[in-house]
Amino acid sequence: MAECMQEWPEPVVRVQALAESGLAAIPRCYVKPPCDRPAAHELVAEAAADAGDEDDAGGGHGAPPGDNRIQVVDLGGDEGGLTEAVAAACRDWGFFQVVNHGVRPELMRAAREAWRGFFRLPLPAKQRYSNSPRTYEGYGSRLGVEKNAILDWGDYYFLHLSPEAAKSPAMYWPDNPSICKEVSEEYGGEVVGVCERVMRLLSASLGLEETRFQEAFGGAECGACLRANYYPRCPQPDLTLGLSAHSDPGVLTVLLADDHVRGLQVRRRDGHWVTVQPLPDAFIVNVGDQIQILSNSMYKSVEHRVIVNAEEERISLALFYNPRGDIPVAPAPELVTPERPSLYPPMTFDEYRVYVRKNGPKGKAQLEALKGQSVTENCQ
Ligand SMILES: O=C(O)CCC(=O)C(=O)O
Repeated sequence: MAECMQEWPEPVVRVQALAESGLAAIPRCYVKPPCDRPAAHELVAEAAADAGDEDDAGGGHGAPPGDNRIQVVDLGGDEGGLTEAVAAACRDWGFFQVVNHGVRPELMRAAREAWRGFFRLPLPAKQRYSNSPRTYEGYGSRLGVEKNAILDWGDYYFLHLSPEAAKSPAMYWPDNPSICKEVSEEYGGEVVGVCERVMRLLSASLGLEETRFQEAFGGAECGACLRANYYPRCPQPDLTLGLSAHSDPGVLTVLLADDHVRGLQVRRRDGHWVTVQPLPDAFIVNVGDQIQILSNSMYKSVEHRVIVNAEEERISLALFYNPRGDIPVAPAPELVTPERPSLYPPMTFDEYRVYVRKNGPKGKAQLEALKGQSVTENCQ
């Protein structure tokens, strides 16, 4: 990995520590340019939702009229209908919620609460696990190593779960709460099963063999990483974001959102941001950049971001399902035609991830920059 990735460019400040210091105004390095700030009506609607006023705050509230809710896919449904449901959700939004996914609600809650327990520890107990931009594993407070970057209002914990060979070594796992490792491993294994199921449906929906996508991404060697995101209360939520707009670099992301505080926003096709209302015990699934590449843009990864609020902290668990790092991923030849030529050069996920790790969340800039370029050009 590039030299510039050895250390963070500035001393790391924990957002949680800032929030708990009781400051009334956020430091300048968290203030987003006006075009990136949440619109006032989004924050008003959030407050209504958190106060339980669902009429004011239904999914997609605040956005101008149009399709306001991401689809719900019932994985317990019949296979034929399911393939079409997933295809429609990917065509329309690139984001959907899944219910009847087979992961026990108690396991989901246990995983979320274990990580909430970690973030509630005193600062020194967490600092032992401070991460570096070399691998990102551990406790972090920024994404990207750009000097003087405008930062996000959130802390996180990042780990590799699988395959076994890539799993984060013991030193990166917090020993308090003691359940963190065991519950994350069990949770990760179950959620990977959901990813494999969705992959079969996605493949079939494009007229390919069910196993085609999975094989292209490395079969049983696909990777899974977990990021526990923690967004502390923020005294000026109108000026910042918990996580800047980005698309996910990998194959699929399965998000377990907070059970009572909303914050995830998805960019609708007309450019408006729509706040997602998570269903109880559902996962929120989104297509990542690697699906866009392999499907030759039949399915597109979608920008999303997180808004914060002044009243409550929020936690989410994102499981990133990624290709094996050293396999070149390119549009599937079956999806390339004279009318639809190949849009992307082959690139391994290890190469692709360097950009993301260097630059942090940057909308869809990485994928757009790839179009029509050679790999060598892009990695320089
Ligand atoms: O916290 C959320 O709702 C979304 C998190 C997310 O987008 C991510 O971790 O990439």
